[in-house]
Amino acid sequence: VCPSADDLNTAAYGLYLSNVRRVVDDDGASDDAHERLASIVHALVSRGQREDGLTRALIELRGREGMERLVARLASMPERQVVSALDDALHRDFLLTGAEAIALLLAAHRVALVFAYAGTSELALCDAVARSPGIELVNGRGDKESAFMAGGASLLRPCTGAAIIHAARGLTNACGAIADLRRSEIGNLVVVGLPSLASAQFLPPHAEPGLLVTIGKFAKWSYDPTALLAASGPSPDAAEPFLAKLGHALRLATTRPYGPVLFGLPQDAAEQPWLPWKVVSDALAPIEPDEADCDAVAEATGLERLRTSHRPLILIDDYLLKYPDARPALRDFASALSAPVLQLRYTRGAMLFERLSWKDVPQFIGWYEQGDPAHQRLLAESDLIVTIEDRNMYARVLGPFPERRKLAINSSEEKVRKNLYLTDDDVLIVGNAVETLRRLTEQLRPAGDRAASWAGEPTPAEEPAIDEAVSSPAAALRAELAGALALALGEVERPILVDDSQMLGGLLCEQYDRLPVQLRVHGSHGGFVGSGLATATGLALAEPDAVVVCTLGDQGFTNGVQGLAVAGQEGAPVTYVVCNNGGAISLEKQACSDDERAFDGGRHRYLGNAPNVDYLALAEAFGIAATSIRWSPEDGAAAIERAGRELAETLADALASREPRLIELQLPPLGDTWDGVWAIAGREPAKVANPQPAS
Ligand SMILES: Cc1ncc(C[n+]2csc(CCOP(=O)(O)OP(=O)(O)O)c2C)c(N)n1
Ligand SMILES: [Mg+2]
Repeated sequence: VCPSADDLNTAAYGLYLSNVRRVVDDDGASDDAHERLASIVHALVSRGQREDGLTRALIELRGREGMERLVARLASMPERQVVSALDDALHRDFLLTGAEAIALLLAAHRVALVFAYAGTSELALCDAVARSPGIELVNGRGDKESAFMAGGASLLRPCTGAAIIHAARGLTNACGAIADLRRSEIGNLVVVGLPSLASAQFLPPHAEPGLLVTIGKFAKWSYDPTALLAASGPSPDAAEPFLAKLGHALRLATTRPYGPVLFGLPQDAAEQPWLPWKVVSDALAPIEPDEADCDAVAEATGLERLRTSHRPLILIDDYLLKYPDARPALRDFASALSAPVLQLRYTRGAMLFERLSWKDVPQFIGWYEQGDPAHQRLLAESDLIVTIEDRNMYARVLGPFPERRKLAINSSEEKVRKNLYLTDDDVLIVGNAVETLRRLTEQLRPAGDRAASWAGEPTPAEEPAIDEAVSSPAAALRAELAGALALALGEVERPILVDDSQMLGGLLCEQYDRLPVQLRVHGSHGGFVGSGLATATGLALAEPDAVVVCTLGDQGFTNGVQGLAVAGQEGAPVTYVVCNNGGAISLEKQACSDDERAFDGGRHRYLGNAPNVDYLALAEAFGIAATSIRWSPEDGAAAIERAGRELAETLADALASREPRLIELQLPPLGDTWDGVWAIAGREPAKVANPQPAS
């Protein structure tokens, strides 16, 4: 009888237990003990005619002792008797297939989850990944879903998730997700299976001319090894340059600004053995991010500007908050400068992004509001504007910058220059923004001789802003809804909200001060309605300590619903909160504000939800328990309060369950519940004056 999997530790050597059982039953059948032993060893370390590169590599990496124990158990012999049989089988050099080498590299670089939606060309890679200890292979149930889930898994730690996607239809289908990952600066590796080298030129159905270069334009970087490998077929000579490119891909994905990288793998290069173990083992060494060296000249000039500024003003974009230690670094920097801090808010799309709190940085004032006279005054009175990790500080979002000296601290030159406010006289320090802040703060501190600061310190808002803009039932609904969410999220240690909810996100954004300070928020910077579901699922699977809530719109839900298959399949602990407001309210609001007769004054069925879709029934069909809560201001204040209590309790229960759950919020259609939430007014002059496309 074959011992159990745990007992034998077969997974550590990339062996499937059923295979090991067969080895005992078939290969162990000989009466001759030595023959039996030799055939067991052979069956364990080879696959058909060739050596099993993955198992051989794992034996090299983990040492032979465990394998000796395993063989001894299977052959029912003492360990010392199996040593020489193993030595005989293992003394030669060996080659790995492309699939085996990539799987080993992913594991060595701490990829923990691989989401795949494979075709024939990727099956060998999927199998090698499935066999690799430390990596979990998950069927992503879709192309863009696999990309988004790999992104979600890499949200906090780049490259924790990877995707395997099929060329060409798989990658073309996933293209939107790739572009969105780049916008949101999520670093992960996407391996794309390609046609075999011999057939690539004939463009079989799973090829497109220039596929990787073309879709690669939406990624941070891409590489197609077809030309390298086609020269001589996949051969040992090509192993080093091939793995160097793969190392480069992983390095780029983990270098700020992060982004997805695409790496092609022709089917024959995946399946055939051609990479010498020595070359592969060298490529397993740790990879360091490739951050720009600090520019000493820019930094010295920047420091001088800071020292001589009387009234510096700090403007951050939420990308800064993606650094795990952004808050203390910014607090010390703002304090050394006695500078007020405002946060830019991109208002023309999915609208909930992570925001700083005055509890983290006492000089924090709030979201920058173009129409707020106090903020205008701050800008006008400042003598130096310091922007940090700017991505969206262009005129339509921010309003025109006053003519002040500027210092930009940014991980990307390109991302700040495109916003057109830096002149030749301004300073740009490119590099890791948090490290730059730290170095500047260190040097500011001892100087003590900084120019005098703001007269009459600007005071940050310490209380949640009162909702003055709307009627009292609508204000009560907003407060109860945000309050219930805040209550449930405030009770857990690592709450993370993935927002894909347009109007609901906008509503929460207005109520941000109620949310617990430990809350981390991820909103799609690419504005991909429908990305949230898969992203949250990947995140929850990769970060078991986090408590993940995903807010999504009803139409966002419909666009991402495929992701629920994986949520249910994997039991991903995510609470999906669907805002059912009857339609695409953000679009209705936009259309009717431009022309009140549009879509028959909002009555046309085009923008409404599909009347046949039942969100609860859908969730349940995917194996996810679901509840609905009705919010109707016409039923009076007591009803709204009741809905708030019900939401807080349902959420607490869902978060504690560590299972996927769905909560549908039945919310009012367009009306004062949503007044002021989707930015349509107030920016129109800028829209005319500076007609840049919204990002
Ligand atoms: C992938 C993608 N397709 C289309 C759009 C355009 N779009 C913007 S808002 C929206 C509708 C959102 O409706 P819903 O999810 O119900 O949110 P609500 O506006 O009602 O809050 C669409 C389709 C988009 N942003 N992303
Ligand atoms: Mg909606």
